[in-house]
Formats: sequence, structure tokens, C-alpha cells
Amino acid sequence: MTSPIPSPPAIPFLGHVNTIDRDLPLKSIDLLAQQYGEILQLSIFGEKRYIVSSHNLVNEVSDEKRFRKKVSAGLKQVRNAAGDGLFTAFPEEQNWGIAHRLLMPCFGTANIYNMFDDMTDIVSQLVLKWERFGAREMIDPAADFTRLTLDAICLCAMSYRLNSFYREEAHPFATAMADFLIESGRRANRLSLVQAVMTGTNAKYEEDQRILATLVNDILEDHRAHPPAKNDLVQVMLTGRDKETGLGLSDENIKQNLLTFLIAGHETTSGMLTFTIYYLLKNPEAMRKLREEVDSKLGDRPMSVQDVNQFPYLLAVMRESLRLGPTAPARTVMPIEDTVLAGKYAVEGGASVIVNVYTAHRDPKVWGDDAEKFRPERMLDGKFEALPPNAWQPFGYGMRGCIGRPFAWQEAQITLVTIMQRFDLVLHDPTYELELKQTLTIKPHNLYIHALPRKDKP
Ligand code: MNH
Repeated sequence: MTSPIPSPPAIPFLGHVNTIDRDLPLKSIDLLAQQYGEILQLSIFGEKRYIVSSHNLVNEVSDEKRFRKKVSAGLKQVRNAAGDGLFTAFPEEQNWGIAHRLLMPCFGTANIYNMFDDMTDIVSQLVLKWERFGAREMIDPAADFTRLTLDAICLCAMSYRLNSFYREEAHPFATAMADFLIESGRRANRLSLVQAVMTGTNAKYEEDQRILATLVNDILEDHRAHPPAKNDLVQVMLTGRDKETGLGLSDENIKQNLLTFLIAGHETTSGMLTFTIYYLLKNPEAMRKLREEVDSKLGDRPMSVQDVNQFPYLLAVMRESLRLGPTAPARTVMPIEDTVLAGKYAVEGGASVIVNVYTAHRDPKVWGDDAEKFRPERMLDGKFEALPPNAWQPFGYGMRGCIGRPFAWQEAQITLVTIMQRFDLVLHDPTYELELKQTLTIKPHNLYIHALPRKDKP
């Protein structure tokens, strides 16, 4: 016997379009999950979407024998720029396999260690800026972390400098990309008739895509004219041949993958850094312990590549920040065939199942009654390793999980360690409470801080 899947009241034809907040869909989804429970069903213009929000169901759909990635309506729109690049490729597209096999080794331990100096170069630009700003100037950490992560992926993977720290405004590419992603998300929830008459919006969408394409063309031309000494991602894509098929990547696919890395490689990590700073500021005891760990390991000595992964408390802080602030808060899968979830919910093969990681990361069955509390200690002393499978899943799952995780992990460590060594951080508004901003990812909104150069150097 199967049970009906709960669904909020809907209006004919449009379904649940208005049930979901346009600017912050995640908040609506989280609220719906509180109200309707571990699974619910929505319908948008006649297309059914299931949302699973408990650890139990997230764990069940994290099984590649029964489920695989679905390119959601929003990601289909992102394909307008990123095509069959790694992140937006349909499971059956051949280019996914070729690019995956060629690029996986680029994210191996040794290759990430080799990026240490370039990452540190960019982090030092942030430090210099914050030192010059001093105590008085207000800092927008989300904006500066976006400068940092975008410049870092561009320099490390593409040997190309964006110099975002030397610009008053964000790099035009960053703005175009953010606008492109927001509009892609909105298009997914708009009728084509409505879309067709939005000429101004459509023209801007095209223009943003041109800005994205221009930078990627420049990077590629630059590599052809002056190949860098190091075998960076671009070189691997230009010259690599896939062992399985003997094929390389076309210029078009290389450009789509470069865009993919610029998109996937910066917003998520900058959001993670911003969440971490927020949670540390709101939890002074965690901040104190982290500072103590950094001081006792390094003192005044700058971090070196040997120090990567040598900070257990920092690791716990990063894991706990990504639990409460999973910057990629949901992904979409589909059952390969008709299936039954939790032994009672029937779901058709091919249907969209949204994996609500944000809510599942707060499941009291796994995290207890204080699940909303930031407590790095729950990730320490073997407790992380003892978690049930898929309880912590900020990087997705399986073959289609995040390829950039080791990159993000090292970059975040260098940034956070260096900030702890150099600055005392304070909230600009001590009464600030977390607000979220959602594009393709989530991050704290309207968070401002001051960075006071440390007087008590260890
Ligand atoms: Mn990343 C896929 C989260 C940093 C490049 N990333 C994913 C997915 C999640 C994710 C979740 C799976 C999406 C899905 O199932 O539809 N990624 C993160 C987070 C961070 C992150 C939380 C930082 C924190 N990602 C990075 C960085 C890079 C990167 C840095 C590049 C250097 N991520 C990717 C790519 C994919 C991906 C590429 C697509 C992989 C594939 O499908 O083959």
C-alpha cells in the first residue's frame, strides 16, 4: 500500500508558482518542509516536482543504482551559457565523460598543493586591502570573498588575472554572471508567452551572455598565444585526449567548461567563507578556539603548503558552517525507473526529486534538538566520521558530486587561517541577524564587518 504525498493547495494551471518566493525560493521550500514533512509534491505549470527534506530520504535517493542527476529547469537555462559543460551536462551526454576523465586528475592532491602559491597570492591581496582599510572602514565580506574566489579559480586554473581587488566595483564578468544566474532561475518559473514579451529582460540576458563569452574567449586566445609554463586546466583541455574514447574536447566545449569552472568555482566558496565568518562572529567561543589553534600552530609564521589539513578545529568549523549554510542548498535527481520511497511514496521514473539538503542538514533525528545551533564540537573527535551516511552532503553525491572540493577546501583554509592570524573581526551592526541571498547558491545578505589589524600578535 502506498501513501499519498502531501501537497499544498494549488491554483489551476499555474499550480504552485506563487507558493514559492521569487527571490528566496529556499525559504519557501524550508517552510513547506516544516509544514508538510519529509516529502511533498509541487506542480509548476503542470510539471510535478517532489521535495525530500529528511536525512532518511536524502540518504535513500543518494543511490546511483536507483537515481541519477536531473538537469533541473533552472540548470537547463544555465545551459544557455554552460552547455554540456560538467555541471549542466545531461547524464547521457558524451562530453561529460570525456571532460570528467580528463579533468579529475587536475583536482588530485598534488595538483591542488601546486596551486598553493597562487591561492596565497590572491589571499594576500585581500589581507592588504583589509589592513589598509583599518578599523574604521566597513567591509562587505561577501563582495571581497567573491573577488578572492573568482580571482583564485581564474589564476589557478586558467593562469589569468582578473585583478578584482584593484577595482572599485566587482569585475564586470562577476556582475554579468550573477545576473545571468538569477535570470536563469527566474526563467525556469515563467511561461514562454510571458518570457517572449519581456524584451528588455531578454536583451539584458543576451548581453550578459556576451560578457561571459568575451572573457572566456580572451582566456583561450591568451593561452594559444602564450601557453603558460604550468599545465593548467586550460592546457589539459586544449591538449588532453581521453583514454577511453581517444577524443579531445572541442573549442566550444572547452569554453563551456571554462565558464562552468568560473560559475561553479567561486560563488559556492565565497558563500562558504561568508557563512563561516558570520557563524564565528556570532559564536565568540568558537572564534577564540580557532584563533588559539592557529596561533599555537603557526605563531607569526605564514601558513605554508605543509600546514594544509593540519587544523582539526578549523576543519570542524568549516564542516559546521557548511552544515548550517550549505551554499549549494539543493540538487535535483530523478528515479531511473518508477520507484517507491520510504516503502510508501510512489514516484514515477524521470520525475524531478529536489534534494533539500538545507533542511536535511537540520534533521533533529541526526543532529538532535540543538540542530539549529552552530557547534563545531559535533564535528570533532571522530563524531563526523561516525555520522550516518549522507547526513552531511554539501558537495552533492557520487559521479556528479563536486569535482572542486579539494580546491575549495584548501582555498578556504588559507583564507581563514590568514584572517585569524592578521585580524580581529567585529560585526558592523552587533544586532545583525542572518538574512539570506539566493542566486544559484545562498549566502548571508547585508552582512558588514570591520577588520581590526591584530595588536596582540602571538
Ligand atoms: Mn562544486 C558540482 C557544491 C566548490 C566545481 N558542487 C557540485 C555539486 C555541489 C557542489 C552540491 C553537485 C551539484 C548537483 O548535483 O547538481 N562546490 C560545492 C560547494 C563548494 C564547491 C559547496 C564550495 C564550498 N565546485 C567548487 C569549486 C569548483 C567546483 C571550487 C571548481 C574548482 N562543482 C564543480 C563542478 C561540478 C560541481 C565542475 C559539476 C561536477 C559534475 O557534474 O561532473
